[in-house]
Amino acid sequence: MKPIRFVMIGGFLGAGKTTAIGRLARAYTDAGLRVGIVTNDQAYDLVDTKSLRAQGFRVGEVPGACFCCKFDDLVETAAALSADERPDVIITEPVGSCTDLVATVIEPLRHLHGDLYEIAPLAVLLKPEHGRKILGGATGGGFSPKAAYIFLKQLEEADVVAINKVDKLSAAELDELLALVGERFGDKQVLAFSARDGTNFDAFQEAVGRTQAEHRKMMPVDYDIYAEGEAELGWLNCSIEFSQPKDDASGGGEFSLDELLVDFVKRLGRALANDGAEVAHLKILGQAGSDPAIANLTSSDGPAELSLASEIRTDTAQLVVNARVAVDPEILAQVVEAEAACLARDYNLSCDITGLQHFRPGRPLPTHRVTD
Ligand SMILES: Nc1nc2c(ncn2[C@@H]2O[C@H](COP(=O)(O)OP(=O)(O)O)[C@@H](O)[C@H]2O)c(=O)[nH]1
Ligand SMILES: [Mg+2]
Repeated sequence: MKPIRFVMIGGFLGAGKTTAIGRLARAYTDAGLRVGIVTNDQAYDLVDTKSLRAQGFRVGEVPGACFCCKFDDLVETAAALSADERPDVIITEPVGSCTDLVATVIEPLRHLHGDLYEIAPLAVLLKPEHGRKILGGATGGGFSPKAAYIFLKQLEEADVVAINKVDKLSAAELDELLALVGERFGDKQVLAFSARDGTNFDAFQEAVGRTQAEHRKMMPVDYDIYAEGEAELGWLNCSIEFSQPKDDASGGGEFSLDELLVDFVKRLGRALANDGAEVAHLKILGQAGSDPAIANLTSSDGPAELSLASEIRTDTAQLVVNARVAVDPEILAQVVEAEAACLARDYNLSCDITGLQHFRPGRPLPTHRVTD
């Protein structure tokens, strides 16, 4: 039987992996291929899974830890996607703070299940918001050197470095990034594209459409720095319901779901910036029965963006908040709770937070790790 193509799209938190995967899955589906997707996170209740399912894709989820620590779950989830209808392609999105994926996921998959899967080159999306600072060696603001270590290791193990979000880069900014990438990773295929508007997407699709060469030397990784870098990130997932106050006849009435989400993301971004906390990725999905809306913030100095509009007016909405911020998770939880309460008060709504998980990711303990 023809092997299933296994495509993994890596890159830092907020680099545009889910956006690129949605576009790639659409391109494959339009070409008549059957596609399955596997998402992954350290926590439960994932915006990415809901977002990709809302686009009509079949999505399996590996929550609770990264693929490398949950290798068997990844294999089982991929197999479950094949249970009813065998996909031609499985696209996987690893956690954006994860690295060493070649040694802990791709090579073990090739060794143990090479008869089932044909492995695509590992494409890693370069996030321009943090890439210029980290590759340029800037100090101050942004992330600590240990978190920057993870960012650079992700690029080091890539077969293809794909600079994303070119639609928002000037020609000079793109040239600067290309030069910085060329200095460090001159031996790699480098391309620049936009997962959002499709600029040069053909080149990206062509690059991940090849077959990965049998793997080369494994990349050295200092697991102490990696673990400490990951643990600097506060992780928070929760659900929030905003609704009309039960005991108050003069409730807030209908509100625009899109505006509420953007307002919430802006307020969270401002509060975290006041605490000097760098946002890696803050995403909030809102739903009022049918189509969702999603708002994002991908750096402390970036704008809040509505990546998916619902154009819905409603008097009740369910939100899922996924926040990854370089701050103590206790502070992150306090900020989310306080800003949700303020938002509810300003819109004259009540708010109810459930399923709050907040933590620092634990040390990665890969199921397998191939060495030279
Ligand atoms: N301007 C622009 N924004 C993008 C692009 N790709 C993704 N984004 C935005 O970046 C944010 C994070 O994207 P997402 O796909 O969730 O990133 P992930 O964390 O790597 O999966 C969202 O607001 C996206 O709309 C792009 O090509 N251009
Ligand atoms: Mg994602």
